[in-house]
Amino acid sequence: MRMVFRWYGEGNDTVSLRHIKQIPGVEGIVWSLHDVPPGEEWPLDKILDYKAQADEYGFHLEVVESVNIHEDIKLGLPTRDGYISNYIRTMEKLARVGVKVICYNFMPVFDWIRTDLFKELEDGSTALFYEKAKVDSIDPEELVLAIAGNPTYTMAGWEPDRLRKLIPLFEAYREITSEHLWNHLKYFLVRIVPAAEKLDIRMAIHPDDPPWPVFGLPRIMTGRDSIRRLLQLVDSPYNGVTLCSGSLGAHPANDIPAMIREFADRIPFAHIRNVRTYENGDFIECSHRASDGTVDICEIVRAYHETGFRGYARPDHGRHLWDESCRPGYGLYDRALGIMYLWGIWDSLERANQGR
Ligand code: DNO
Ligand code: MN
Repeated sequence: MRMVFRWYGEGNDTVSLRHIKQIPGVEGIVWSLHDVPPGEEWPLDKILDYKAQADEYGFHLEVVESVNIHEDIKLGLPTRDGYISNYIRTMEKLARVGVKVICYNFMPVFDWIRTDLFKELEDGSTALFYEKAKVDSIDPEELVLAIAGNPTYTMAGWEPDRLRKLIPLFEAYREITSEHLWNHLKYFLVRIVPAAEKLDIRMAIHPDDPPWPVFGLPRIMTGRDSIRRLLQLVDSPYNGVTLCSGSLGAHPANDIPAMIREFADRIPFAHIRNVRTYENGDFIECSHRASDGTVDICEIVRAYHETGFRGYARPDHGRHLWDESCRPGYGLYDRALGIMYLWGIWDSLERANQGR
């Protein structure tokens, strides 16, 4: 297991590389050019600038999260070919600084969705929370009107300006079913994976978060069956998955250790975090400790260990602790604690294997 840590970049993250350096066993930074809009080619000078910063602390840049996919690719529009060419050109530049894994997602319009970014847990820390009834109460038919300014429809992180831009996008998705989305994903991968093979970069799709359709938009990466289907779209080791235990774990039917055992050789990147799910479909992100949530982190690490996992892993989101003010989910403290928990399990398993 090769431990890496997500960093949003100088001036864009409250956590510094100096601090990350002090977390045991972190060897690289998970990064992205967050100011380049999806679909555009990444400028080489910015990539090299990132590399220089990482070099200063001896971190590698082997994992990118994410090179985001332009909506036209997900929608299957004719303009997608230009965006796919840009994507490949970005990959070529990333290969030059040693990138080995690109994490991406194929969720229409939104990335992860939560209803409260600072929900208080019983210990006084706060964490990302999803209230299913709140999301479900938004009628997709009315959504376009809702986002046009009805103040009763608000959600964490929804700024009115950003939302207004989404109106035409929602219109475009009106006819798009999950089967369309699968076809568009295949179209993308058929063109990207040969480039990935040549450049020795493994593509790793992130599951949908939460792993079910929201606001009438299809979501297709939701569990074991969809991962099976994804891997068959293009049967190459360069077409893989970012196995995110927190995203998949929000659905109680998902048996994550079983997925690790089944898909071991197609998981170049692991996101390891815990969530606590409730019967009504709500969930909250909690500490990594297995007994704190519903995702059995011990069993997950055991499955990785057993399958000889040599890929990259990161703790993903954490709670906000000790009055830390940070990007929601991306503070220093809880992610560092999470890493120590993961190493604790891993090192014990290593010793047990050596009969110590
Ligand atoms: C949630 C996070 C995601 C992830 C993107 C990858 O579990 O890991 O926000 O970064 O979906 O594209
Ligand atoms: Mn994740």
